[in-house]
Amino acid sequence: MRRTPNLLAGLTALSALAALIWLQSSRGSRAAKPPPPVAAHPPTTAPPSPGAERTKTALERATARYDTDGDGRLSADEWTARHAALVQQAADNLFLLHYDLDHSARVDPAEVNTFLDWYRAGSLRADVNGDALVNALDLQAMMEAYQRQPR
Ligand SMILES: [Ca+2]
Ligand SMILES: [Ca+2]
Repeated sequence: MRRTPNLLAGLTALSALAALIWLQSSRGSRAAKPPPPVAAHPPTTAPPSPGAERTKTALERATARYDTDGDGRLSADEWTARHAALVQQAADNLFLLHYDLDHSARVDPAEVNTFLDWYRAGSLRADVNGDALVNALDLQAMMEAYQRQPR
C-alpha cells in the first residue's frame, strides 16, 4: 500500500523527465536545421523575347536621336525636346486621322476644301484644335498643320 504513491511519483517524475528530454531534443533539432536557402535569381540564360528586343531597339534609337550631346543619356532638356516631339507627332497623327479622307498619308488641297465646307457650315468636323468651337483659330490650326506636313 505504501509503494503505490512512490510508484506513481516515480512514473510522474519519469514522464516529466521524458517530456523534458523530448522538448530539448526537438529544440535542438530545430536549432540544428540549416537556415532556409536564400532565393537566388533565376538564370539569365534565356534569350529576351522579340517584343523586348524591339522595345529596346526603339528606345536606343530614340535616345540616340535626342541625345544631342552624345553622352548616351537624355538630359532634362533633351527629354523635354523628346516629349515635345512626341506631342507634335501625336497631333500630326490626329490631324491626318481627321482630315486625310483618302488615307494617302497627306492632307491634300481637295481635303482642305472639304474642311472649308465644314468650317463654313460650322460643323464640329472643322474643330481642328478640339476646343468645341469652330472659329478662326481652327483655320489657323489647319494652315499650320497643313504646312507642317512633310513635302
Ligand atoms: Ca489625303
Ligand atoms: Ca476649335
